[in-house]
Amino acid sequence: MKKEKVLVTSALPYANGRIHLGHLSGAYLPADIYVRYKRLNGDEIIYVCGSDEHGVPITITADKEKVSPKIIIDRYHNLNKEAFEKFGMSFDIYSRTSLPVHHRTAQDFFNTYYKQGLLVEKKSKQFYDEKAKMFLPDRYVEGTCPRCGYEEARSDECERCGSLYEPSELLNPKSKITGETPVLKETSHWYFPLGKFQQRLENYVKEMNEKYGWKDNVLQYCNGWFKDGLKDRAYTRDLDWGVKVPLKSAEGKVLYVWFEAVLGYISATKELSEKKGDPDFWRKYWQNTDTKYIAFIGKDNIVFHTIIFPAMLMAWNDGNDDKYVLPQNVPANEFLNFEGKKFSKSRGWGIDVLEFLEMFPADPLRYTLAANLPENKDTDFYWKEFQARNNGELADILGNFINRTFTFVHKHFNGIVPERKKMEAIDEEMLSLLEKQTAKIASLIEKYKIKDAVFEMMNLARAGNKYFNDSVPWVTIKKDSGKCSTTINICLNTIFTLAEIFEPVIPFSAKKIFEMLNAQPTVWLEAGKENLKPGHKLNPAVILFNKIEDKQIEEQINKLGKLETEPVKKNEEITIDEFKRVKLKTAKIVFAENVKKSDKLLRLELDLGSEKRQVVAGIAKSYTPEELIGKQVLIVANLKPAKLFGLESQGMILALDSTDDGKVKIIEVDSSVIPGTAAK
Ligand code: B3M
Ligand code: ZN
Repeated sequence: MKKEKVLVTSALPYANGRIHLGHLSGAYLPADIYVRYKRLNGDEIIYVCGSDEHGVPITITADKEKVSPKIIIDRYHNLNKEAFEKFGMSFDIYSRTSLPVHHRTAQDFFNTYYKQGLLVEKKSKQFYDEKAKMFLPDRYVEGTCPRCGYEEARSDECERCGSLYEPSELLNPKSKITGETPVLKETSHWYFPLGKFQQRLENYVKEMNEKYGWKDNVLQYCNGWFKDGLKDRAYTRDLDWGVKVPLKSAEGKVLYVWFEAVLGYISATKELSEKKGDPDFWRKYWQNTDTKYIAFIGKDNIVFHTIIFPAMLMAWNDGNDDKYVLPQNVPANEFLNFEGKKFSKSRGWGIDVLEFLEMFPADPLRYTLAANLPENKDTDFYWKEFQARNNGELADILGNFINRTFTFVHKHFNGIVPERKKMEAIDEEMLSLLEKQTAKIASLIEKYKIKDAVFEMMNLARAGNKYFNDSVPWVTIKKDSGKCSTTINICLNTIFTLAEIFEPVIPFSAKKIFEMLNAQPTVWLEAGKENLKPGHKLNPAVILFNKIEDKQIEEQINKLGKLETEPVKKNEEITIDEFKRVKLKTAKIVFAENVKKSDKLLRLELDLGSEKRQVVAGIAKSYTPEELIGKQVLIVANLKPAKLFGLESQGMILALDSTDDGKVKIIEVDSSVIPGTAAK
């Protein structure tokens, strides 16, 4: 089969909050499965993503916390990057749109259009908050949608019906900053003439669909837009956070976030090129007519990827020799809900990725989400389903098949792959199934039918168990050793096939299985062949999937809808005398080291002036020992000593609760204070 050159992107998440399971199911997990499969298939592929760090969602979060947007984006970029890593996302790069390379790229596009005379400068009336003395773009204003009457519509876009309109059309507008009714004030902006591209865009969507089969939901969306007629879209905003408009006359204006965020895919690839030491590497994908570009997104981003971004690329291509490829397919997913409702941070409904992965491993989550992707309609994550998929499918079907085969081969064949001595119909059937399933799953993934592909993967594991049962190796080992060794050879090769075809979905476990097999993955379509030859030595088995107890699931269900920070209840108040019993003192850290076998604890020696103390503190994830030596801290000095990892801890260091990055901050006391001073 001809190898393809593939460029894959997933929507760039806003760096203003933690990603949750809904995000994973929309634009990330399906893309990662597709990419991992393509890599195993031997295609040339890069997978690009990063944080979207401009736009009003970020400045609103920053305003709320009274910090600069930079603090917000740094925090969430790092958290989301970590979450993706722990979830096993295999991006070639996870970039960010605050980088200079992105600002340059976005300004370059603007300049090109400007020089082409494409952009239209128009005066228009925008909402202005007289109290806050600023223009209120996009989400800074809320009101009633002029099309469908939705009451929480944004100034120029309705989340419910998907319409875009001019801010002046919004009914009952309110400023999100002051709550006042904003006035309409004249300002001037550059507009991108989307209407000019309508015919070409319609042809493009039609052609791509005919050649590559677009999803119905995506087509319907596009056709709705075309029917309404595409209108000019403002390319700039009155804001100071974002990519500056590269014109002298445009002081105080930035590019509208969507007109630069989509270019983030290109700048991310440029960053990857720099990292590879091959500055033009990105052109081999973006500016190559052979490239198959697939953009994975959630349904709320369709218009930007099937209309606005392609129009931008067409406009660039009109005036330049170095031409970009347009998305060949945009397999947008619907939404994942959580236990029957929308994810909502403010209502404590749902769970974010890092929180989840602190309690459960990534693979069962990947498998559960993949088996239930919202490909054609919204779906739900249910805790009970997660448990059932883990216990009843991963552990009882896949894990069990691997485990019983390994137990058998180590017990009866010394951990060495036996020969196929005697092939019967049942064996031939199993072998042909291996090849058939491998090809079937490949073709489903090629069509972005990931959910169906996952179903077929588990079916092969089911077939493995059935083959094992029907072949009764525990009987044939005594009566017909030729048949027995054939069975076990085929079971082991089935495990190889399973490890390979499951790799895109459960990569951490697949890696363990390959280690057990003492083998490396092969090219996808060879995965159904005899990859483990007689005489090959296997490694001991390891546990692949632990069962999840009812108790663990109930605990999670009980947490739902409850916010973490509950107000102090009346009976939890304490009296001043009770508080006075707590003795707080300053102490200087004179020595610090990691506690062996613990990644959380540090052993500290403290100087309290008249005495020395040893304290074991759970701050190893926030500080290195070296950073602490010499610092003065506050401790609870009359805490009953406790033993941790065999070490006595004589007190407790006070630290500020974890900020969003999961780290704590010790309360430092000025070094001029004498160690041992009491705090009141
Ligand atoms: N940041 C919207 C979102 O997170 C936006 C996607 C950008 S893709 C270029 O839903
Ligand atoms: Zn509406």
